[in-house]
Amino acid sequence: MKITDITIDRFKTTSRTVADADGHGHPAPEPYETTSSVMRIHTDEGVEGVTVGGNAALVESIVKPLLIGRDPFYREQIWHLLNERQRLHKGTLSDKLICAVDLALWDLAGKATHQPVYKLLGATRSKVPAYASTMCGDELPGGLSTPEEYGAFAKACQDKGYSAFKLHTWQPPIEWAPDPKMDVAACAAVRDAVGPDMRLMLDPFHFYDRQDACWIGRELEKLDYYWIEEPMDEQSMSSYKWLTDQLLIPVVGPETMEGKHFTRAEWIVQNAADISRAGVGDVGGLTPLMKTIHLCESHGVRCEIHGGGPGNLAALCAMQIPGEYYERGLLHPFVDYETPPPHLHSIADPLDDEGNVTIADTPGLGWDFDWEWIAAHPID
Ligand code: XYH
Ligand code: MG
Repeated sequence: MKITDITIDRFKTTSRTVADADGHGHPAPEPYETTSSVMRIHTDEGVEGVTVGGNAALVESIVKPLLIGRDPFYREQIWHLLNERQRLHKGTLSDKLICAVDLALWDLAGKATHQPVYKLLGATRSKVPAYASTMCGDELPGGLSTPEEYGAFAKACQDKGYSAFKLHTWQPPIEWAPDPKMDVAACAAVRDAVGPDMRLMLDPFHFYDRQDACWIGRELEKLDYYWIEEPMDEQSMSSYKWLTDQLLIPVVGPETMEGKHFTRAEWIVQNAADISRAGVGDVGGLTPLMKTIHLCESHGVRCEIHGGGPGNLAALCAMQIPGEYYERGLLHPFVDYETPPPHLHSIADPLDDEGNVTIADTPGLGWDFDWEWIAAHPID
């Protein structure tokens, strides 16, 4: 089998979330028109691999010259070629683009073998406990604008079946944010609202100094929180080593640090965090995410997967010891997460009554694209 082409279909769709100046998602006043894209890797045997994402100009200039004519089952070789090509193309060949190519190749392998990807990886389970992961705090009355509103939303998520809940609290560009005391007040209100048994986590402002991060961590210990995530700039691994030494509550990271599984390896050998963290978008795809997971497993370190979607869910269903939760979100009282956008027939992570997400058993990654919608709403 040979790769014959890689195409990017850009199309109109709608979204219910809008990004603030720092890039954090918040509820849009109402669904609005936006654009998205699908990458398709074509082969001479008619099998295609597809996933969301991809930039047509970069695919034409960098990716296609590398992949056309290659066997799509040579994922490990292709991933290393892209990783090496990235060294002098950091401004264009991003980890997110490498991720899209890798996910499309895994989807193609599943379609060609008539197997879901999690079974190609070596399945360990077909459903995963999910935690409700909130959007960042806001100033929307009835949204996530007060500690009490966080508490009410946590209770609503508990009533839906979630066994765990993670707060993303208030961030700039909100003028009064960040505020450690408000972060802790929101965490206390959530604990009060859901009782002692629900697993609770905090993912606050990501640039606190050591003293603020440590104070927040110690307050979370009093509230029996399950982990604290990314409270400081992850570019300072020594700060995380210091914080991890100070706190009893597990420190989780790195989430957004560049360097793929290589960075996660350094954080583990330096004991810079108690629990590792990675998602397909952070490390350049499912191929390096599985390397990260196996690395964690060999060090007895849990690995909490960053973000949702079919690629992360496939990894969670092919890992056992280190991965505990599927991050479902980002959620908000004003956003209907359960209804798929118009370009999907169904969402990839339906929640059952016990708070688990069940993976699709269809060949490939399990994207359920509405190809008629995509064809009917093209963007040149
Ligand atoms: O909005 O800052 C944020 C969060 O960092 C979010 O983007 C990210 O998905 C996350 O941290 N998940 O845990
Ligand atoms: Mg996070």
